[in-house]
Amino acid sequence: MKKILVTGSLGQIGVELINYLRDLYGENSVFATDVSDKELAKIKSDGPFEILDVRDGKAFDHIVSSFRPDTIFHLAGILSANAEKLPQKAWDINMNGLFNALEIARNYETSLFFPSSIAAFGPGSPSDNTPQDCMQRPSTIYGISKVAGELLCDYYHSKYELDTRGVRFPGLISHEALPGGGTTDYAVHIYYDALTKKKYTSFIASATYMDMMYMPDALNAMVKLMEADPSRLVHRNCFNITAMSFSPDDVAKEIQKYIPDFVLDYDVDPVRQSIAESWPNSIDPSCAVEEWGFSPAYDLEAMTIDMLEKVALKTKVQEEA
Ligand code: NAD
Ligand code: AKB
Repeated sequence: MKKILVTGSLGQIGVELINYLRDLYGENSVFATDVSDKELAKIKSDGPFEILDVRDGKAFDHIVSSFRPDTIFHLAGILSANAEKLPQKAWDINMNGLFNALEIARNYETSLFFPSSIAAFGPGSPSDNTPQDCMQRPSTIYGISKVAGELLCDYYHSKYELDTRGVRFPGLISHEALPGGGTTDYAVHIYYDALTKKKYTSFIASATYMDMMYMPDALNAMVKLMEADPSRLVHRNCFNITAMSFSPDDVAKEIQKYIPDFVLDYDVDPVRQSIAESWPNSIDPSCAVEEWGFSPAYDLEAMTIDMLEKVALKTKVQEEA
């Protein structure tokens, strides 16, 4: 990769990806875009940024025709819980945005990264160690858009030889930007509330297991996949990746090792709980390991130590400001 364009770059993944890519490839080699600039301060200010609604194919084309990236990271999208509130809008952004990204990638011969999700599995998929290739009948509009996205990326690769690549991300945990309306968001909020209130009320029930990953491993995986030897990629657009599987109860126990008086209670949200129950307990990332060397560094213990340290620093700075 030499010149990279990122859509949806001011979200939970984007703000960290932009800074990570600008450190690796140079500030002016990474073009950030998003539908609004409200989180702009979170990315390195020296590189290019423009407002872009990915549904606006003309504006999208205009930016790509003048910047001429060799790779597009297409992050713009609506996550699972927000998508259930506005299914029509979520479908419009998730599908028409991806369609525009694919058409533009085809016209300008760029590689394209598409982030699918564990949401691409459904109640009929095996729940434990869910295989790379198995039945996918998701019951959420978000999951349906992710399966359709995986297939569309496969189609552009086989029909037009477009270099499409992607992963099925698990819930991502990070401390730079807050998550954007998903089902796994509790696993970020719990660290903030543990530090500021010593108490967290979870909207996900105590014994519900979902796959998760710490953001540094997600950033490393995205770059590793896009830099991988294409001849080794059999699956391309939908690699299962995960670093850990845990329940709210497990995170609380881990946090209590450092904040012994931390209390977790529950006020379960039926919508997000039913989404969580339709997703796997744990997925099998072995194809990503074999085909491009996926190797996460953080487990629950290492992530908790780092999250508590970074969030403590952040909340202290905010208190002092
Ligand atoms: P997020 O909600 O934090 O950020 C998404 C960004 O897209 C936001 O900055 C938003 O302003 C922007 N956006 C929304 N509508 C847009 C539009 N019409 N045009 C341009 N930009 C628009 O999401 P995220 O967590 O950063 O996720 C990015 C991608 O990764 C999404 O496709 C998501 O489905 C996928 N993903 C995320 C996770 C996770 O845990 N964060 C897990 C699996 C997959
Ligand atoms: C969500 O909960 O919607 C996301 C995801 C796992 O896709 N974090």
